[in-house]
Amino acid sequence: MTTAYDDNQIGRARVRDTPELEAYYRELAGLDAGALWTVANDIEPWYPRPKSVPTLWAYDQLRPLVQKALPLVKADDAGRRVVMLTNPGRRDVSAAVGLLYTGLQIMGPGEAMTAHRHQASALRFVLEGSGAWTVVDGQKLKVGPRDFAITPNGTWHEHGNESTVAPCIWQDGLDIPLVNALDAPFYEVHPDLHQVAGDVVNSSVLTYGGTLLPYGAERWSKPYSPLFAFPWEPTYEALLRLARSTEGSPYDGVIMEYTNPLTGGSVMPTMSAHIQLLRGGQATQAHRHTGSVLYTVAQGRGCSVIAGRRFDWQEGDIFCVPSWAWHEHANPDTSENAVLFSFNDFPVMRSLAFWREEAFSESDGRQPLD
Ligand code: GTQ
Repeated sequence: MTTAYDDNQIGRARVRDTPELEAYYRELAGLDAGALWTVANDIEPWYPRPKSVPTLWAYDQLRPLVQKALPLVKADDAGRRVVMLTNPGRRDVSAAVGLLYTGLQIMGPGEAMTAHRHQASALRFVLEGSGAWTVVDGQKLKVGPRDFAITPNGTWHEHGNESTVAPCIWQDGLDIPLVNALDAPFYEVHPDLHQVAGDVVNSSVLTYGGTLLPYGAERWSKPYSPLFAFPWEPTYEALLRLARSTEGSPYDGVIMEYTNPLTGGSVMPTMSAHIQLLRGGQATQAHRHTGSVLYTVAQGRGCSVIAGRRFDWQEGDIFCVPSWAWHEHANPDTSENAVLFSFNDFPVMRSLAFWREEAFSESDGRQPLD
């Protein structure tokens, strides 16, 4: 009798090696060819089997090492002074999970970096410091703790910190591994090294950051959001308002997507981001879906069970959920909300028709813990 996912059945490759076959494989290899049935079950698994493993990067451990980089390398020599997060299951590419890159970038007081642009899309979530700024295609954005900002693919960008006293640390999220996997990277240094920024700070927030759209907004024809920054206060306010009107999702709590205000779709073609609130005492049900997710704890503390492993988290911690991994979150502290920022590659999954989602069945019981 065969069971589900058993490779020893008709319809799966089940050829056993013989000396004759092994000789044949060597002949094929000599011509840069191979027999599909020797790899078929590996390259067409029954379901996603990511190499990335669930991982948590604790901010209180990483922060001193990020700070250590400040005097060690000049930002202009490093390009960007970033400690990137790597996944223990995937050392082959600079990815924290799946085909998503993330890192912690530190900028000292008064620092300013040169402008560049690339095919990869980038996003920022600010962890600390009040002086950070970035110029995106000539628009100056100022960002503070928990603000979210985007640098869509192909936009010129340069960053800095105008504080006179404190460094700033923000999290970068990029689709670099995806762009590289598709052999589509491009990179340019700005010919003048710096852009000429307009006088109005946060002009995209002033223009598109409300509930109304400016007349003629439909003329924006770029494949990404014209709103480049999402300040924390209105974001958290929106989350609290939603929490007053709904129970939220059984899997994600009260969750909202940062969107392109013109389309209601994701802010960039390859990456989307969410903010979610777990009420005090809330524990979500487990589900899984295709697509990889990187979470950052914006506020509070709690824990998540991911593919059967428990991760306790607190503010500033970053953790990942690989594709198709069961996951559930809990905020056991009954007196405080917990808020998770996250970004993902769902737009890629959706546009390629790869999106699948599944609820953990009650009859399966709870996810086993390690
Ligand atoms: O800010 O442009 O962490 O290009 C990695 C690559 C940041 C950036 C990173 C980048 C950037």
